[in-house]
Amino acid sequence: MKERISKLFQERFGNTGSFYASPGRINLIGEHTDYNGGFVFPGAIDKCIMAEININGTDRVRVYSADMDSYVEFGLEEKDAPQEQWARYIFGVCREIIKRGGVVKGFDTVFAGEVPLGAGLSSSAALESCFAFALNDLFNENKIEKFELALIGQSTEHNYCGVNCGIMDQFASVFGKESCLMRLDCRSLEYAYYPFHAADHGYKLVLLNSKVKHELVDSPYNKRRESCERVAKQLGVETLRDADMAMLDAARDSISDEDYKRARYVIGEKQRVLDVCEALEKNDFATVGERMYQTHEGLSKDYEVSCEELDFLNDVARECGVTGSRIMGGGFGGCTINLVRDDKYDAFIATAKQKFNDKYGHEPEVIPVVISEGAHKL
Ligand code: GAF
Repeated sequence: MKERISKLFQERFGNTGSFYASPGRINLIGEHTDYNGGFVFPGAIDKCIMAEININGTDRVRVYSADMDSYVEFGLEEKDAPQEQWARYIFGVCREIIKRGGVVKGFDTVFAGEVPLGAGLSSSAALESCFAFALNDLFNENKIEKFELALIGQSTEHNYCGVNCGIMDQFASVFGKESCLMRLDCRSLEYAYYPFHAADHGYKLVLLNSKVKHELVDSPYNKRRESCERVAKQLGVETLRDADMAMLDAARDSISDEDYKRARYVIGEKQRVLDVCEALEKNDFATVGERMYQTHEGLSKDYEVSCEELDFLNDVARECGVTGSRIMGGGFGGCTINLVRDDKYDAFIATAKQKFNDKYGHEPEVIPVVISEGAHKL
């Protein structure tokens, strides 16, 4: 990827720049909990967005997306927002840095990525984090704190891309560490690294991409968040982090059936993350897997962010004796994440491919998980 970007950069701009990369993420458990002040448990993966960037001495940003074969130029004032959705991620990052008193001036860039788009692996957070990290290095002497870089990416989603996301994806992309998952408390923003050595205990993590494109922009994602906020307000708490089932049930009559189900899922998921962290400390993978299946059930039936193809993959995982399986990320398509014992792995992959192909006319994409480092300069 680096060579391809380098060649394109040289051809288009006639010089060279510095290279930066930031990864996509997986999330073992803790879905739709981030914007509810709960816990998440993600890790960065070995698939990145990479950019070559050179300061150009003007007040214009000139961007070429190698994957989309698309070129866009924009200025750095609010009125200069580009129309192209992909370019708005970069524009948003520039604006959010400037709004916080940071410096961004004109630059040339070519970028490309290996994070599959719409697969629930946070390609957009990888793009935001790549540029937030790079512009901090190029224009701000790395004075912007790492957490602020993640918040810059999140604000970009809110203010320029129409997704009221939580902080998990940008946090994972910026803070990722090789072979470590990270437990983040999204209320206090305290986090801890958890070395994740499933392989030493005979397990693999693998993603199966249904290739149903998940799209969070203009999606029911924001509606899920609104439901949660409505219930929190009705219960008189700041976020659902501060609610429990007894409180929810006591207020049952004043909450719509739909909102009740959404909140029930979130309250259950809060505890499941803690259970998984505790289980991992004891290398109790059976409990980890059980909680993953419960999360899938909740995301499918109560939170209603699954789809037929992902439920099908989850059923196949159960049939094949996979330890844990669930839809991962925002939902509405994308991948399942599967915790599989080594001795079941080959049969599971072969069966999932065969059965999915028979039913949907194409195989799911198999993506082995490698937990890797976060945003960095090459
Ligand atoms: C998406 C969002 F961007 C995250 O903030 C998070 O809410 C996730 O969906 C669901 O856990 O990836």
